[in-house]
Amino acid sequence: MTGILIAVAALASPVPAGGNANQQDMLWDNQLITNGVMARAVSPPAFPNIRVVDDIFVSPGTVWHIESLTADILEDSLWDSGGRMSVYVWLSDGNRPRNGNVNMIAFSERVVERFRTGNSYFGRPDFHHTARNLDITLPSGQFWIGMRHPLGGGSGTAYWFTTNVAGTDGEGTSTGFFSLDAGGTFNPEGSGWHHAFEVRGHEEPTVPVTLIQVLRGERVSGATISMARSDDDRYVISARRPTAVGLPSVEVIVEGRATAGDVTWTSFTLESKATAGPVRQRIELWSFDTNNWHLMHERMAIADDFFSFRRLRARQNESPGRYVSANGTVRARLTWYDLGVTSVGWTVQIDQAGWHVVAN
Ligand SMILES: [Ca+2]
Ligand SMILES: [Ca+2]
Ligand SMILES: [Ca+2]
Repeated sequence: MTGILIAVAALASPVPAGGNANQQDMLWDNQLITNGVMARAVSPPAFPNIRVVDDIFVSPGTVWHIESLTADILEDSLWDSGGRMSVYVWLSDGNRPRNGNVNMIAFSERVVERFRTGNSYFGRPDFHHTARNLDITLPSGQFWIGMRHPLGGGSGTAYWFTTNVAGTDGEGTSTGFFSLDAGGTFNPEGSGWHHAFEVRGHEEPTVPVTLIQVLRGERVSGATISMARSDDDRYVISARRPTAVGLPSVEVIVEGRATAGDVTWTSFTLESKATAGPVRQRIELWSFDTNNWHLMHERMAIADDFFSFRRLRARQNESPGRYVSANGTVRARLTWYDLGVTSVGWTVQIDQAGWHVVAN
């Protein structure tokens, strides 16, 4: 028993779309108004390990800054929300969420705002649950977003309703997936399981790579346009044995041109893989203040595309402006270090790279 609520008919009148005094732009409309027919359990105490996700697409050439998610939720009568709602985002793997908790690339937990729609289904009250100030940033591509109440108490659970048409954005996309082991393995929910939710925030243009210099390694295929979007068209570099211990096997410098000004934040995204391991991947940004490289992000590369992301904000005293020159130039150094690869002829493959600069 997976805690699925299924009914044969929806008798309720349309739900008023209230409770959303929100100044953000609509980023993804998956239809918040439920049909009242199917809903899946999402929360403790009855279902602590379930995870439910539906897909969203961030357009090429843009970055989303997600501020809020609202979902249509049915509450068991003795269930207690615990006051909190978490929103999580999983990587995609060929039109399905990629199995494994390590593939949850964004997470945010906030106060849950519960707005009663006035409807009830299955003898239970229907709500819109919203979490605000999520502060989740996503580069272009397909992702899987979900929600739960991590501190849910009392007894029973909350259920995330579905909708008939999946809204203006969800229509034609995949149906939802669910996991019973906290994201270890996802299963398709099946026909009609489009969840009732909307995502709000801001969409910003990215700054594409316009110049590539391969300093170590050798370009095999691809061009600057290959790095512009998450489309599996990749810039491929074959590794070369370094001439000295401690030097990278692949070193690439990329540049772009942002809007100059008083920079309030900047971020850099890399979607890449290395075909062999162990290989350590490093991202550095050039500081035009101090004229040297600053380490932004470091991780072990894997054989599947993975997003590496770092952002810097003025309001957190991270000096984002020092990484943008007076004329708007931005520069990053990407390096891959062989930590004992036994196979020969391994490559680094970059599907997407770019900046996101916000300036006043
Ligand atoms: Ca969908
Ligand atoms: Ca990809
Ligand atoms: Ca690409």
